[in-house]
Amino acid sequence: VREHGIEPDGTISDPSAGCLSRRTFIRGAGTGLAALWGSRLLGIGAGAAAGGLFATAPAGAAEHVPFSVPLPVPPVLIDPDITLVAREADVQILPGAPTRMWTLGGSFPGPTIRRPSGEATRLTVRHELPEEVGTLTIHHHGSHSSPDDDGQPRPEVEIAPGAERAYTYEFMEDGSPERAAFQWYHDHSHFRTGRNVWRGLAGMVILDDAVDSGLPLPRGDHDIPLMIATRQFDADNQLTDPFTAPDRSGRLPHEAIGAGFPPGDEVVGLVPLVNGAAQPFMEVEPRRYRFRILNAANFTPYNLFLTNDQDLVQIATESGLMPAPLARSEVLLGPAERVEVIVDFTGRAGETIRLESKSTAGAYSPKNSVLPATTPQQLSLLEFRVTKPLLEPDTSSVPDELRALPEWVGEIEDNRIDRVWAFGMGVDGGGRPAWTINGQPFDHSRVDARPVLGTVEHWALVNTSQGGKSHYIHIHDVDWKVVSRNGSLPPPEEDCLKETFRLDPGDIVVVAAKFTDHVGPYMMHCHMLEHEDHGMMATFEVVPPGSVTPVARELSSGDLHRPDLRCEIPAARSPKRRK
Ligand SMILES: [Cu+2]
Repeated sequence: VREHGIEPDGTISDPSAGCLSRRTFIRGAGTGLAALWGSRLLGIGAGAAAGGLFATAPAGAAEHVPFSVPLPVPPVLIDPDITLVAREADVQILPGAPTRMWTLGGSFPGPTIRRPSGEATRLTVRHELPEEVGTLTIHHHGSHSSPDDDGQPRPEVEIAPGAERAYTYEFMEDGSPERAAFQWYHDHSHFRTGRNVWRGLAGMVILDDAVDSGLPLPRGDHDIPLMIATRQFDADNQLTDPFTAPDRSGRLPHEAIGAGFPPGDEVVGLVPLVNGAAQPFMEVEPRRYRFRILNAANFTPYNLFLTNDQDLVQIATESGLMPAPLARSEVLLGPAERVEVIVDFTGRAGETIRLESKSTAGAYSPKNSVLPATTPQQLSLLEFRVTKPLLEPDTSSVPDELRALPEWVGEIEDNRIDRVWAFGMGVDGGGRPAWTINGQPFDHSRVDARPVLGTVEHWALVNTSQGGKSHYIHIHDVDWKVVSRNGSLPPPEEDCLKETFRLDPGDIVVVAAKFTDHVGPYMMHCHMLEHEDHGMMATFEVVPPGSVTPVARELSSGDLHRPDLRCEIPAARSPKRRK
């Protein structure tokens, strides 16, 4: 699988060949542009081979000793009325000089917000970052919020420098408290999400409810959130700025900030951080722990496993508890995806066990990291040391049944597809390459679909970006049940509620949701942040029943053979039953 769009001869290939005419502007870009991108982009594969920044490790990374700093755990805010100030702060990330970051609350990650579901919570964000940062909008990722409280990239809800905005989260869904889940918050400014999250505007959220708390799962000090976020630093331990590469005519690509043109626009830092620390250690007791793991990297998927071959017992996705626990030897986690896992250290006193990422198709390749890799195929993220005494007997357990799916899942029809969304490449209004959904880059003034409040819809998500580009598609507003993956029933880790979906090249993933509570606009987008910033985002508007709405610009499965999409995608078919 070719990870990058730059060929060994310096020309830039088009992974979406067929969706875009490479001859018109891709071919002939020449080695000069490739070299420029190589020095600007922190890419895997060919980008790394181009040298530049990759040759030099940051000062802190050079002094870095693996597993020498304890795992930081962000402070937890539990009040119903929370204020986070967006401001610059010096954060100790690597040994030596601190890193100047844009933070929410002065730390990276920002404080963890932990609230009971069903209880209204107000988050006020005050923008005290420098004027040149521009407006902000803070998305509560995973919350079933009203459009105006969702933190969307719409001009009317943005926070100007010096101003503040209060977001209210009711944490209610279809008449009941929202299902408990591990969520997060991050900036969502259009064209600038990648840069703003890279600079530090992100934190975690834990939403509790009676069902989750009623289970005998590990809690308290044995319930730990882990944010994996990849970054790159210069020789002074400062974050690199791969977001301002000009195009070959010297202009900044697109309207504002980007790492380059699609398809070679991804930003892949070489230093993976866990809760803001590079390769930290954590002392644990010989008992069960619950780890809530978020991939907050701009672009990089991780393929997680434990070095003692112990399974990670998954109990939850982005959308909270699964129907039943699932023992997994590896967990592939893409940008914005979350898993919650139980790790049992019982009987392992004195052992050292590491959480690592191993290479797999589409996942992080540790050979490019500036951190020492365990093997050429594996990179340690976090070391567990079972050195703490057991403070009290471990009464936790993992029940065979965790949480039933919601009732509306019974309305899902295996053979039904209401809308088709094709994730591919095209051009923007200026004729420049852009990531597209159904052939069009994002335009906040355009509504691409109008589902009706109270109905269940079935959406087919199709990756038409041929040539090795995966996407991780996040849909705002509600939780989705995966109906099928490439015509088969979803694998067990997807046979549940989710809100971010891996789409490998050619994949057709059918998902279904019920639209409840809120009418108005919501976004759907790739959560590889450079893809989102460079067009791969659409707006759907939930409308009240009986609304007379204009005909939305939607595709049917027949449209997948349209000349302007030029992609050979088989028509979706009803899933085959697994044995
Ligand atoms: Cu993408």
